Amino acid sequence: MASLVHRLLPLILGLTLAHAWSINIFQNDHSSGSTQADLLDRQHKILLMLEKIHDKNADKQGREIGESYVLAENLSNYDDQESVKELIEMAKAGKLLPRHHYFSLFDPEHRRQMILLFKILKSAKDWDTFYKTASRARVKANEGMFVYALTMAVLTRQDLKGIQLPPLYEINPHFFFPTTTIRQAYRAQMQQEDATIEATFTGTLKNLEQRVAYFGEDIGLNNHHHHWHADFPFWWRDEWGHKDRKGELFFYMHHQLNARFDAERLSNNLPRVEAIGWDKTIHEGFAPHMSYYEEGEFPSRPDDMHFLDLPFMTRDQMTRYESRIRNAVDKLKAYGPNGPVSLNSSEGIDILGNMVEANENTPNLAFYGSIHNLFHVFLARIGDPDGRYGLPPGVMEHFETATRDPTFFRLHKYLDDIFKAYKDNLGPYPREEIEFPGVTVEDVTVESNGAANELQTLFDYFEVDLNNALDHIEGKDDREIKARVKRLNHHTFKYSIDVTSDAAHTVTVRVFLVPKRESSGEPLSIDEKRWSAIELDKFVTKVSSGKNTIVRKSSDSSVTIPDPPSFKKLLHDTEEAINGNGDFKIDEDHRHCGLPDRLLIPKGNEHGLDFELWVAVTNHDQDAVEGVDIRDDDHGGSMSYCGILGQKYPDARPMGFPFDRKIVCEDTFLSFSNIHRVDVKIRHLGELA
Ligand SMILES: [Cu+2]
Repeated sequence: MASLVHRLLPLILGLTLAHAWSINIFQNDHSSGSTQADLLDRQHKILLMLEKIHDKNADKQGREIGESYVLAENLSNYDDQESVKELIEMAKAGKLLPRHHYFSLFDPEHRRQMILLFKILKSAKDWDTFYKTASRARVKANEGMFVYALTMAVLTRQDLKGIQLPPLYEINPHFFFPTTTIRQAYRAQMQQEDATIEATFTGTLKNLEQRVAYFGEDIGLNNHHHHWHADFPFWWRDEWGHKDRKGELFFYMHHQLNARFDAERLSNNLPRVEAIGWDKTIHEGFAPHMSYYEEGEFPSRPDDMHFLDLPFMTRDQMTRYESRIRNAVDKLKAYGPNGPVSLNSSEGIDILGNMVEANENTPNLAFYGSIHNLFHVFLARIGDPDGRYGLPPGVMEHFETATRDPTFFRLHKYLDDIFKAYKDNLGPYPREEIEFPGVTVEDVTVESNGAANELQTLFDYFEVDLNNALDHIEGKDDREIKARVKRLNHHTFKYSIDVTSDAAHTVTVRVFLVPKRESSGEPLSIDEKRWSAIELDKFVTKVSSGKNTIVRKSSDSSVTIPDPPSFKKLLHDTEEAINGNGDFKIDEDHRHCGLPDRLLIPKGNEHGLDFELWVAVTNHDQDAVEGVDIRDDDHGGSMSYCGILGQKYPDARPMGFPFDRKIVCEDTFLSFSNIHRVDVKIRHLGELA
């Protein structure tokens, strides 16, 4: 009942938070009904544009189009002619970011230019115009800006739905591999030798944080973080299609990343991450050992630094923003430009997420600032805040490099504490929101590699092609030059969930992995446990009256995506398909966003680290979202962190339900028949050579 009041409160108060914008981000495009052959051709051309981005376009056709195409002569082929004219003027005035300079989404001028390019690519009236425009940008635009704007266009144009982007670690290896690896790759190329280079994690064992570098520096994790922010960009405006529950997803995806990181720390006898603060010393230094293509090394940060004012933002102002946000959390009410905005509603967490990030949907940018985005910049520029040494920004200024720095998780712990305070302020769920009368979870077992209630992890090795980092040498062939990286992985596992029901129901099954103890061995309270819960899966299924056994594989998790195919394989499969061979197809549900399947569970330890598996089964009648067709749980599979592109988020419950609200007593909570807990261990098997 109470939550019904929450939902109705905005209406009762005469406020409406409903937006007039369509949620269809694919709107306003002119080409639809593309054939598979059209799509394969587009896939092929886009891949060719993304090869060796620092070098000139090796694809002769694309390069010639790019060199000869004149935007000014084709104005009528764009919906947004004003943006085209503006770009032409900027190019004439020599104001565009030059090629080879770093591109930062957090730099307002870089971002403004990128949005202009994106709007032009998005508003090209047909594929032909799009291709010519992109080819032109490939020749003229800054390559970082080009890749980002092209990515955004691929993710939001109707006529490119389903086109796969290769993993960013093979488009721009400089942002994923240490300088030493890139240098060795260059040497191999100069000597015209094939090479497989062992890429190690940066740093030494003297630094305790090094124990978890395999997680923060994981190429798939960084690729995921990049793609999440590409699906939910902070600069995105509702006029291009409203992104449903974007602020709440901002909270939840980062909250889950923190829970995952803390579980890795626990697996390595490290305490949980401590929140960063304006007045706290940043004890952890960080040396990225990576280089930009042109500007040299990413700057390092020594131990025990303090925050310094930036020319455009002071620490004092940031603390004022923070205290205003905390005030809104305490009062469950924010100040919008036209009066109060209630946070005491089911949309409250979404509004708070928008405010904290801040994205374009924030209720009041002037009053609440943009603490997340600016915090990234404060950390990225800490060694040269006013730019007197001309240093490029640190890893914190790029989504695809940020998780390498341990302060990424400290920053997100700080933000998470604000979200937790808000959720705690809402109080516990009323009984009727949690219970599912007539449905009982009798037992849960999990099986991995023949072991019962034991999950098993290992490190495996993976090869990444480095050729796109290397400029082409005229008259010479590219060699096979690869990096070999160590990655966390696990044996797939399978849940069997025994459920009895007094009637046939469609149900949502929610599965969480919860640590039992601190790294010190101290048992966790239910409050600490629920905030440490890692969502492993959430899926919809049917139960019939009587006994049921629900079986589900870990690889089907709605949190994760499988390894993306390599750039070379994608190109090869596309070319084969164009020639009528192989079974590669453009799948319009393809998703780039999602935690890598390999990282679903933490490493554990060789003795078997204790965790609990919690399963909650809820009534899908209460979870279903009008207008969302779950279609056999597909949509590329990674709905939990990433939603469904162009549709509403497919679960009506708050993200993290039922662990997102206070639990007064663990035993009472477990007495709900639809909730069940079992003990599991995670055993680490070491390296798979
Ligand atoms: Cu992020």
